[in-house]
Amino acid sequence: MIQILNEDGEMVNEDAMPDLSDDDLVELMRRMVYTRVLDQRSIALNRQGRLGFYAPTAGQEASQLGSHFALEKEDFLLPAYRDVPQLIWHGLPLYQAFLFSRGHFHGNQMPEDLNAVSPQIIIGAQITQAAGVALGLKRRGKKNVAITYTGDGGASQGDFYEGMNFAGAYQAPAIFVVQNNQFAISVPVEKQSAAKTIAQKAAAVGVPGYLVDGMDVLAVYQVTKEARERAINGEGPTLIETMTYRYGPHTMAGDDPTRYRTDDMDDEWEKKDPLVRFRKYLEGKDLWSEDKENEVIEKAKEEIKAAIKKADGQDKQKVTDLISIMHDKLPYNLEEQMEEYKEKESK
Ligand SMILES: Cc1ncc(C[n+]2csc(CCOP(=O)(O)OP(=O)(O)O)c2C)c(N)n1
Ligand SMILES: [Mg+2]
Repeated sequence: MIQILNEDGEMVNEDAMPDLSDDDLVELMRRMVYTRVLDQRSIALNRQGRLGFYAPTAGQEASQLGSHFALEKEDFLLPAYRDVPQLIWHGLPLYQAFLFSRGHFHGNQMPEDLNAVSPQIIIGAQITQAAGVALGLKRRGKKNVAITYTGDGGASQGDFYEGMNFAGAYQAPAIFVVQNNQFAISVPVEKQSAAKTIAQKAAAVGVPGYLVDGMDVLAVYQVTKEARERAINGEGPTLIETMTYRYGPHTMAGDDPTRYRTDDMDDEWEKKDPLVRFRKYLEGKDLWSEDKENEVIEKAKEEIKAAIKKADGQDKQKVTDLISIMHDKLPYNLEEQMEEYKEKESK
């Protein structure tokens, strides 16, 4: 398993240290702190009934943001439902992420300049889509990659093998990130496969596979950066398995993690926390402080507050919206329904 910073924030692999400036290192920490606050606020907003679907992210920040930091703006992102942070850092306005949570169609309308699709709920479907997008990028001669995220559960799906196999066969510039947070809802990874690691599954399709410490933001960044280099140099896709953990429940819909995880397991993983370890490392280099962190936390809270207000201010979605956003030209039956609903909505 590739690691650069150990649990105590000590450098254990100087040779693999990424070429990042001090500003980059600080930006990585800022994003992780911001995302932790966003997670806490999203959980609270969900409990207040102000958000709908929400899949907690705490614990997975290094895995999500370290990999995303290795990308360029033009790279194409295909996230799963837990990967809202990557979408936001790729350019989705926060208020739209909140609308996505509420099931409002505008949450799924990616801005013109954002190369991304909205979070996939069907486990594994984004993997075959990523292979196709990557092949498209290659055919168009773009020096960009398609990156997709799934969980350990996604790696047990047929789509996972099909997508990777296709991308391998066409040497498409794809990066498949499997965030192994040890569980698919309540099913532990050991019960999902007899394979020792998920990374090794890449060998079957002739693609390089890397097992990375997903709580180590530098290691995740570096492995993704190298995968991106290979991809744009025509050397094909990469599978990256990040070993991580979600501290919260699967989603806010009501599962109880104490039914399938022990306190000991939670404690063991919390000791590996990505923020704690990176903070120690940065403090040792005089790049981070408590004041700096508090500043980031306050700013995040303010921005989240403004974004939820903006989401609240959007028009409620109407049936006519759902019809009109789906079609450029309406078929006759929907034309009729459109008229019917326009009439109803005008009252
Ligand atoms: C095709 C399909 N089967 C089943 C489900 C129900 N389901 C939702 S989340 C989930 C577990 C996924 O676990 P994993 O891929 O490890 O991702 P994680 O939630 O841990 O990030 C399942 C089975 C689904 N959404 N889609
Ligand atoms: Mg999982």
